[in-house]
Amino acid sequence: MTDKPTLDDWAALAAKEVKGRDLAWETPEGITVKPLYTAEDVADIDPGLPGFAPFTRGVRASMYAGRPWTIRQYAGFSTAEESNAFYRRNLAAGQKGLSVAFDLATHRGYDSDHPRVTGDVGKAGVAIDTVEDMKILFDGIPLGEMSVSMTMNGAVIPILAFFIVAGEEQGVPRERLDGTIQNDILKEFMVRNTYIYPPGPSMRIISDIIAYTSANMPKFNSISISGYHMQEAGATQLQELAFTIADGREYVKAAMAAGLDIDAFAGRLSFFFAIGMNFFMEVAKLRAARTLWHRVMTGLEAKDERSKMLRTHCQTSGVSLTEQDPYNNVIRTTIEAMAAMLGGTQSLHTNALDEAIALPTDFSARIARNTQIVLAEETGMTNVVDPLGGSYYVEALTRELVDKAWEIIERVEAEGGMAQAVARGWPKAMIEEASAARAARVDRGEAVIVGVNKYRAAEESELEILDVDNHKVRAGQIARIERVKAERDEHACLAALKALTDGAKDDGNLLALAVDCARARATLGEISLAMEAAFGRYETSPTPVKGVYGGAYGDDARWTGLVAGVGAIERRMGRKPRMLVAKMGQDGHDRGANLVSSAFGDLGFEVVAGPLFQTPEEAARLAIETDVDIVGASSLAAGHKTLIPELIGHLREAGRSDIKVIAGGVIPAQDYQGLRDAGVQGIFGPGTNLVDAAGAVLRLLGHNMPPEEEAAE
Ligand code: MLC
Ligand code: 5AD
Repeated sequence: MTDKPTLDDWAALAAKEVKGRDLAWETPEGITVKPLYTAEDVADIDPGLPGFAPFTRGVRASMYAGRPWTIRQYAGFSTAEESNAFYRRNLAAGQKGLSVAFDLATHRGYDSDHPRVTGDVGKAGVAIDTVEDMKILFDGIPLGEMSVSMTMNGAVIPILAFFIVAGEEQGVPRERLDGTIQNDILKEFMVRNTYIYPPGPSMRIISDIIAYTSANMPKFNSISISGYHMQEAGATQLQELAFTIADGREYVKAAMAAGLDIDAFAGRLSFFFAIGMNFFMEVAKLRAARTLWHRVMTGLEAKDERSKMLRTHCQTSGVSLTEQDPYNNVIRTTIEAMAAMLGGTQSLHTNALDEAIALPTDFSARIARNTQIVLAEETGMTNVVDPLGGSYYVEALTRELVDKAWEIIERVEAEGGMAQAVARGWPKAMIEEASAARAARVDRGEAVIVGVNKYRAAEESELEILDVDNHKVRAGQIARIERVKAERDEHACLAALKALTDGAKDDGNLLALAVDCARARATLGEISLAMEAAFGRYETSPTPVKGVYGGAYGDDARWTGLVAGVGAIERRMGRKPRMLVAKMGQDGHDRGANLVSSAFGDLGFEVVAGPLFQTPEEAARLAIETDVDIVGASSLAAGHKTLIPELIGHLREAGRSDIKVIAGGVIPAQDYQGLRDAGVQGIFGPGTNLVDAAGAVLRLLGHNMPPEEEAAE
């Protein structure tokens, strides 16, 4: 009989098989994943039992064996009528909970008739201006039975007020309203950018909502503390985990500082994570999140175990999906959905296969929904609680994430908490560095994206995509706003708005005061403005990271060729070539813009990183004032067809049609010709290699680049 093989025997055998090649994998989180995990790695780990502290294995004892997660698809587009019809079709086909996506005008507190939002109305979500719209949105959907999540952070006060009044007018008292409001402003300042007011008043809004809902809406989750958008912005899973838990701690501390008892509200705090393609890392992340939250809440002296229980929604990763070879997205989403469920999520959204270019159609939404239904009802995977519990790898990874995240959480704490850290800007900078490093890995082919940088399809398949006519939606919304204003008691409405402004200057509960405004038919824009009168509006400018993208290329021949090309242009013009990276409309998705600014800056361009939320006229003025050679307009929220032609129009009117305009972002191929006809000289869709794009830009600026630098247009 041979002796039982040892770990050393295994190592020797494996080394022989791979001829000594190092099999360790350095993840972007800075974790060294070994090729093998054994009982030795988990000898001192006891993950406990599901339903018991620290809830590593799940918040419920029976988990999906008792009740599967909620299939909760995030959706909204065009008008309240159209979104309502979409919701009803989806519920009839097996969706279990609702999740509302609002358009960006609504997010940023503007009514649909505001001149700054002409390109945004009804585009990336549904337009909601008054309680009348909210009532239509839930027509025929009993708010006392259906749980409704609303992704709203900026205009959170008017939207929640409209929801409460819509319930009231459906005959459902607020005590019975079940659902979740996102209400997470810290990550907006960090990555998502739909803030309205400065950080101080924004934090007060959150405490006021927690105070109101914990007193009056016992079934309603007052916040959805979100890491999702951090991962979308390029954060590593570790950063997402640590900053989200640190955000949670900050909100709890803020509510306690406002005089609330921790156990009166903490049971209704909820979380939200992205689930990307690193399958086991994502499973471990959710397990680590629960463990960490229990630790944080024990530290804050919560007594009730429910206060220490991290319940979460998950969404499969948008950035992991591609415009190219789009059916691969179904595969990716399935894998991600499995990680979410094996990690023990309470609620899940699975992305549609057309994600990279448009909002879902009925066709793509059905496949996305059925991905979850198949997992829940065909695979038998729901019958065992935490089936990956005890896996050497998963348990070891869970612990490593807990330890590494805790270090970051402690650093945040030592520096005065997350609001302070966000104000100083280091979490955002850390995420942008990770994002630039990731982009460089993909562009260099080190991180494989099937169909994009490897195994590219010989022919791209055409997808039918959803297109929203924002001019039509806007005209309809304006008509309804006018009707509501004509029919309301103007005096009562103005009095309610004044009471809100006074309460904002003083210490009135903002949500309670806004509910009165909503009943009096004040619009979302009016309610937002009533608070702005006391708080002001918040503006920031981007600060692109330097050296990370370029640094990854080192002395790579293509890169140095481009740098030399920029040098040649500089000699010819007697100055560096200048590019404005413009963000127009209410689209705050700045990941692409930041990446372009960083990469072109590293190449030697003088980059003007334009502020968020410009009108086309303001962007044109900035281009002329800074005398740029080219404007790169980044559009990720479907405003491109309106905003970019308007920008070109303003440049022409000012006699500066020599300033070239290129466009990048979420732009479907169907729209290319229209943009070219309007004068756009280069279009760079999702998955564009930045080095290819730079080659194209140099050619546009008259530099003779070799042909293999052709842009992947
Ligand atoms: C659950 N229940 C059980 C059980 N499992 N009871 C017995 N046995 C079991 N095994 C009970 C729960 O306790 C609860 O009751 C009820 O069933 C519902 O279950 P839940 O687990 O609470 O699920 P749900 O209601 O779906 O709530 C999930 C949540 C919530 C807590 C995570 O916050 C939520 O729905 N969040 C969704 C957020 C969202 O959709 N965000 C979209 C963002 S999109 P009780 O009585 O205890 O409540 C975005 C994109 C962008 O942000 O940028 O625009
Ligand atoms: N409808 C459906 N899904 C949406 N998403 C964003 N807006 C909508 C909408 N209106 C999804 C996308 C995106 C993520 C933030 O949410 O998957 O990546």
